[in-house]
Amino acid sequence: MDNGSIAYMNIAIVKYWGKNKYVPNLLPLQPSISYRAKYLYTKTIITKNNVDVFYLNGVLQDDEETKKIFSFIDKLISDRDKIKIESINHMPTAAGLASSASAYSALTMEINRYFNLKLTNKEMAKLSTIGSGSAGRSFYNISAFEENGEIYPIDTELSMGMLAIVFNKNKKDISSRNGMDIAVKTSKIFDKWIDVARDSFIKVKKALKDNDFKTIGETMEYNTLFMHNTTIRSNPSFTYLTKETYKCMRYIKEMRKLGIKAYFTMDAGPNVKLLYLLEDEEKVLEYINRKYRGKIILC
Ligand code: 2P0
Repeated sequence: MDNGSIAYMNIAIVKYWGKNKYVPNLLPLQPSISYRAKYLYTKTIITKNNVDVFYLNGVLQDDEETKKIFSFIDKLISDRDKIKIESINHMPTAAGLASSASAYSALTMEINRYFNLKLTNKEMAKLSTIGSGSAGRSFYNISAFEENGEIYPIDTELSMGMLAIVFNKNKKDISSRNGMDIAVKTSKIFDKWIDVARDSFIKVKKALKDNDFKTIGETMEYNTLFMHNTTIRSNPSFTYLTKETYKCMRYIKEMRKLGIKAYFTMDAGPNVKLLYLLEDEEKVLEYINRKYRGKIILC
């Protein structure tokens, strides 16, 4: 593929879990903050064609997927020529990490390039949230995404790294889109979750500016567990976490007792992501490899 556009996936430090409304851009019910991956990305290229088609990882997509992608494109540009979209996820195949965030951010960048729309990063970030809420956060290293739809970078002097410990490579039973909708509508603790998320957002934003890694890590763990509790307290109750997830969280807490500073977070699945300072990467890898060799993916 020549040309094309690349976007990296992102993992939330403070989670986005609940939609308010589309206008048409998504407005979330609470603010989030993300870390952008350094290695895992989607590359997308658009070329001229006589029919609209969409290839993902070399496979021609069915009508449903094609319609989904092109209805997004039609919201960004009207009156266009027919195109072929080729998208490749540069992540270990089926590692459960492929993300709508990198997909929609790469596509937005490529639409901007191909149709010469001359959009700024800020405008592209906002437009990408029409496709997926988390996509807008892939435009900056560390992003804030607020309830009013604003997306902007947060500066920090911290050099951080992330790895994933992958237990389950399968597609999840309940998509994050459905999961958060069930939680919004039925969770007994959803109001409390919004308060917690807003509080986490303020704490992590300040801690990033103050280069206070301990506060970032501790707040991220509290925030992720609260998000997952909204699913347990939904009706019907459900969870993305498994026994392996809980064992892994305990193992990480043991690691911290040895003085290695790394903190966990989980998204809509059982896999654990670990945030650490790059200066500790070797020590983190050595410890995690002892138990999880073959399951680790550097993000
Ligand atoms: C996040 N997740 O902040 C949260 C935490 C999953 C768990 O953003 O419906 O795929 O496309 O807006 O962006 C996943 O949600 O959902 C997500 P849509 P998206 O990363």
